[in-house]
Amino acid sequence: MQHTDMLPRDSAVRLIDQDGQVVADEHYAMPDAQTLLRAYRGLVEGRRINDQAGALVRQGRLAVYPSSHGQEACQVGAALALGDADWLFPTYRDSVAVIGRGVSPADALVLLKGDWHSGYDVKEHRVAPQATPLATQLLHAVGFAYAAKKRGEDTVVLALCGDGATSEGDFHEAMNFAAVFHVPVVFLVQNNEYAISVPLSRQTAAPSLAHKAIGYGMPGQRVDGNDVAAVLAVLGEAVDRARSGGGPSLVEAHTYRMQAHTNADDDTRYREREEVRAWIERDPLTRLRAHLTASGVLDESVEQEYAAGAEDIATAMRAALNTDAELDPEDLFRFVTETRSPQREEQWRMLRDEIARTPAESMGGHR
Ligand SMILES: Cc1ncc(C[n+]2csc(CCOP(=O)(O)OP(=O)(O)O)c2C)c(N)n1
Ligand SMILES: [Mg+2]
Repeated sequence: MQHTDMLPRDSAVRLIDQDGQVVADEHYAMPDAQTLLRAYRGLVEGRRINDQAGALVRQGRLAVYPSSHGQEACQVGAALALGDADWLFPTYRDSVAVIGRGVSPADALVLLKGDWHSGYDVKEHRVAPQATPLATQLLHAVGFAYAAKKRGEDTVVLALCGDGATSEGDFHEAMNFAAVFHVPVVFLVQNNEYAISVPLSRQTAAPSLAHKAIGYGMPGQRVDGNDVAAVLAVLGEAVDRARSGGGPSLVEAHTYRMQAHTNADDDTRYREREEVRAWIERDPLTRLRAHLTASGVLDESVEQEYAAGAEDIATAMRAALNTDAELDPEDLFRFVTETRSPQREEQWRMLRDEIARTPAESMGGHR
């Protein structure tokens, strides 16, 4: 590959504009109508999942929820860009992408409820646990993809991270290793303009995050992260490249976190409401709805069917999370390590004694 081909475009790739109009592109093709409809359904369900999870936090049923409200085009694009045998390495904000890969919402949210380490079977769904320490999953993803390559498998790995995570040393190490060893991995950076309160301008002086790719020797591309058609086209090309032995790519999707970082954050302290309102105008859902309605693919009955499906998911989430888990405090000692030091055994005995001394009614039904 010519080194100039590694540089991203001057502006983000876009196939559908904010009014739903098609933007002609000489390189990236518009996904077919069926794919766009599937993506639209994913956006409708993703929005409902985000907002239901937010409500469950307010009801005390989830400990915390980092919402991807506004970033659903990236979430759905990531889930749909992969083949069945491929792997996704997500972050805490990527619950909708995890669910898009087939994990049930109830299982995906167990971690954020605080019940258990990861509520889904990573091998069954080929989705790594959602990582909270920034950028650590990128190294796991690269190592995993390197192993797949060594075994002669044609697995592609899609690794997600945020704009802030690109400042971590792990990001650099993952990018460098992936490029040097020509690993079948695609990095998708969701640039939502903030790392909690820190804006992108404090994160990098590069022309864009996608420009970092050439420094490692891999192609970079920037895409409008609120245009699911463009996200699918750009990720699709990068996935194909990885699968056919062309090595890694870096995709920067420019989007926006429309809500606070999590329920524990107050975003009015660091950004103007005017800025948030401007991004609400660029909602990924309304854009695709306008496009599909104008092209006659989406009508009222399909719209109602998708809304009803999303409502069923929300109902199932409420049912699952409104049920109290039966937890045994001793599981901490049973499952965290296979063997235990004498000190750990002593701590376990202390816990057991404490439980024995605690009146049954204050154990919340766990004894
Ligand atoms: C190694 C590490 N340092 C700091 C944190 C605390 N932290 C959690 S989220 C976050 C901001 C990350 O921003 P970004 O990568 O842009 O992702 P976003 O939350 O915007 O999706 C920080 C600093 C962490 N989780 N891990
Ligand atoms: Mg961010």
